[in-house]
Amino acid sequence: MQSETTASPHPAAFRTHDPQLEHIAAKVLDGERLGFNDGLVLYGSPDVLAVGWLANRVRERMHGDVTYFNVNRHINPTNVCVAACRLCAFGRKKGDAAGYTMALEEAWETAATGYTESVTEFHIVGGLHPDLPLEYFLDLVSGLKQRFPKVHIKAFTMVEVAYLARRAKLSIEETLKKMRSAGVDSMPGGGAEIFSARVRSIICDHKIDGEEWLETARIAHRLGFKTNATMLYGHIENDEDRVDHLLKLRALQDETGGFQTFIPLAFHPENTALDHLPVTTGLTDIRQVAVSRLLLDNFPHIKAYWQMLTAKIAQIALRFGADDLDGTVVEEKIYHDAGATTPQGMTRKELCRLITEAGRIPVERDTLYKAVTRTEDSFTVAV
Ligand code: V47
Repeated sequence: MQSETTASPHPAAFRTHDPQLEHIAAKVLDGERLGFNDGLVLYGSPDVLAVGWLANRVRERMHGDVTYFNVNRHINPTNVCVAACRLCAFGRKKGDAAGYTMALEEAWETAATGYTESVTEFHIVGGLHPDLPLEYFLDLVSGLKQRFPKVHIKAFTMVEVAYLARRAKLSIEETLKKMRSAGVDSMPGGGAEIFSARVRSIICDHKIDGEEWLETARIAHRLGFKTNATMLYGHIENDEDRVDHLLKLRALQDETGGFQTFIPLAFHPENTALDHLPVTTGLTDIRQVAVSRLLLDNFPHIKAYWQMLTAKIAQIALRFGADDLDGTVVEEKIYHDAGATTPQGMTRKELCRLITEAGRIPVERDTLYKAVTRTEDSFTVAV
């Protein structure tokens, strides 16, 4: 069966062999919001290309051909973690021979190593260390700000913020204010996993629950922080759990407007307690990007994180709803501990090539999506 929607200003017409998608296509082309059942249809549809066509349409409506990337460096100050999540291959118990914790000097030195082009962002996340106090993390950030005053610091997931607050016996708000004074500029989207209590009790039972994750993000947004959001898929969750997760994020975004980017994260089972599960397939990854774009109508950006998807799938994702590839990264531990075979980092030139060959226009951004202009060894950010 085929359908055509003529109301569209675009020359191309929507075509599908899945009759269930027609009603959804009409809504998408009219700019109408999709509901829970629409989400289930998108996940279940045999016509992945049609789902991707719709997501691409929304993506082009929002961003045209522009595709963002940034020049960033990840820093993971410690892998020692009390949470012992079944989903994770990165965390180590205190006393484990493979555990590490960077001295502050070491973290500051790490920040300066690896990639020669000046980075615009440090992305800092780590384990829930039982002994490191909030002050360690505040000193880490303020030391980085002193040494690299132009670099945006995107640090600490909602899970880390809530944990550090509890240990310091401070409210979330007080903790975030201290982080801001130390130099934290925004927050990454990790730790959201899947909000479903049933799934969380199996994959990450010692983490804050979904409501607490959302409440911590709400407080961060109220204080003026921009943050990202993620969803971990491809383990034991079902389509209802995925739609529920996305719609909870969308509802919070309606309330606060504080989210910038959504990053769907494919589960990597190797070296985790869930290593009997299969890895996700390319079509599952591509569909997840597309459904995210279609349901999260109030999120400005959908990121195809190349480290997690592989550069090849991330490039295809730029035609299925994604408008951002993330960055140069330089050194990645969380996915590589879980079996990722992607390189540790990519150069600016390589990222531009992936984007250009996808028929898109590469734009280097800073963390807040302002365009970056480079000279030989420095950069300026548009105001
Ligand atoms: O919170 C952990 C996930 C996240 C595994 O905000 C795993 O710009 C798959 O959040 N298989 C960290 N995923 C990464 C993250 C992120 C990455 C890039 C950009 C941004 C951003 C955020 O990785 C964790 C967890 O959800 N994770 N272990 C695993 N075995």
